[in-house]
Amino acid sequence: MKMLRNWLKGPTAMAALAGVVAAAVVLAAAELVGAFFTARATPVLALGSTFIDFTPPWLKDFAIATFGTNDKAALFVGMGLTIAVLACVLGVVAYRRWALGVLGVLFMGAVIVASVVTRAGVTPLDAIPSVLGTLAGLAALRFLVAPLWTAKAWPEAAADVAGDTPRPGASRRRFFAAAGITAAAAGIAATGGRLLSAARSNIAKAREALQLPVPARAAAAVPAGVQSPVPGVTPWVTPNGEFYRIDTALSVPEINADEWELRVHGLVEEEFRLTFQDLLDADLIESHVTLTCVSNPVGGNLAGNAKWLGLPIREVLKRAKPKDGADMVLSTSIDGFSASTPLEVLQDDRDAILAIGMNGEPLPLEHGYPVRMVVPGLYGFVSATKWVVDLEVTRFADSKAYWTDRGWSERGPIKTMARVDVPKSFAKVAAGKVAVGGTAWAQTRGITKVEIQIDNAEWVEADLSAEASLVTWRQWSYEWDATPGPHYIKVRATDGSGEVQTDQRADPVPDGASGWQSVMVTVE
Ligand SMILES: Nc1nc2c(c(=O)[nH]1)N[C@H]1C(S)=C(S)[C@@H](COP(=O)(O)O)O[C@H]1N2
Ligand SMILES: [Mo]
Repeated sequence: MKMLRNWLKGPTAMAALAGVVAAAVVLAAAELVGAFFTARATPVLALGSTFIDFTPPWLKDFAIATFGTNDKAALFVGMGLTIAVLACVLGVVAYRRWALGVLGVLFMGAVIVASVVTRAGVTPLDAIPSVLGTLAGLAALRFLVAPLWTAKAWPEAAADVAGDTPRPGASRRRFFAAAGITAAAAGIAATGGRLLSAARSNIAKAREALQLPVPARAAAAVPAGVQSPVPGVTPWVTPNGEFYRIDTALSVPEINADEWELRVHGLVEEEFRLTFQDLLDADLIESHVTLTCVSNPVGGNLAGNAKWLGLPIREVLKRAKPKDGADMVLSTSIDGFSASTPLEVLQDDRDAILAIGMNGEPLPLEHGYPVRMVVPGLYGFVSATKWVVDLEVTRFADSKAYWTDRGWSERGPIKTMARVDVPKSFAKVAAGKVAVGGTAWAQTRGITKVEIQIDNAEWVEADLSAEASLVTWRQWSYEWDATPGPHYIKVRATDGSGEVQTDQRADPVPDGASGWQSVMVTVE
């Protein structure tokens, strides 16, 4: 205990702290300078994105299952801790052997630069913030560590050992003052960088000013009664602000719609580029489609239903004229994500679109502004490319998409799934009539039946809400006569092909979770 206390008062602990402060200076200085460069090129975002790209499927799966749409916050916390530990070590090394410390810092700087310049859509010039940040961090480290070398005596430690009265630690106080000032400067630089880059970005304003065109084909009227009568069931149309968000983008790509272009190329007779104005001028269609994430666990909420406005991709393909042998379209986003979508799915009558509107508004920035893909019936990871800038007509045999390279399937039709929204798992309810409700989906096949099983009783049919289309989810409700005690409510759906949802449990990897949801409730 005493030894630990002495160590904490000694120069080694201070050198470790100096390392952490210097690391903060690296990141903060780069953030400030980075306001004038591509946002994705700041060390924090580039390191985080690189980490995501190297995330093995089980870890991605774990992160989404554990943190859901907070997975990015969790990543930043983990990254912060890792950097802090490395910085402690480097601080101590620099104190013991300065030259070795310098080498270590330069090595870390090189790692940061490598992670920055390998991001998609980033130029070598975007390394400048990281280089300057590393140099600033090195200067801060020198500034904090050098006085530790000369303050050899460290009276407190010596005094404790000798059993003397400790003398005031003048050098310690001086160190903490210097470290505090440096850390505060880093905080100001980081905040300033943030504010500056927000001020320099006017994408959000341009989005707000954008007037969406009137669709050539309006969305089919939504029949009355699509909403389950049970209070608390998810809204049939998911408001944009509540729509789940899943992507690998740590900073939302900022694309100027006036500069946006979609390159259409590959195994086609005609290669061309589409501008945003081309989309505005085209015959757009609007329709409700339920998107679902392959990472959605049984009973999970990584699904949302919106009214999308966009250009049918089959029109784009008609103009491009795919060559014989092509069977896939690889869509790529500005930040390097890609999805492999079967060519025929984009050509059939399911209305896969290049979407520019979501629930009557331009796409929100985090949902792909200015243009994303929406493909009914396929999980998002193989179809719903946001910030899309490139369509390559190719073959499954020739190209691999982002997640396919990371252990996920190359194709991803959505599995039939029913979900209980009310009552919640582990809810306590009063005996008597209990309203049970939820939603179910089997995009492109539709839902024809939802059944409920209480404990081990017979399966009974729930009441289906109105069906809007085969590509949207369908809600249901059931009135349960609940008796006191613990009970399990199970749910399963039957889709339009007559197939009953399988009870075979499967993890999300590689092509989507399956199994029946079972909700435990206590009736009092
Ligand atoms: N550019 C880009 N597009 C992307 C992704 C991504 O990581 N990057 N993720 C996909 C996945 S896995 C899903 S489930 C959907 C989610 O779309 P949403 O965030 O609008 O709900 O976007 C898809 N499009
Ligand atoms: Mo997803």
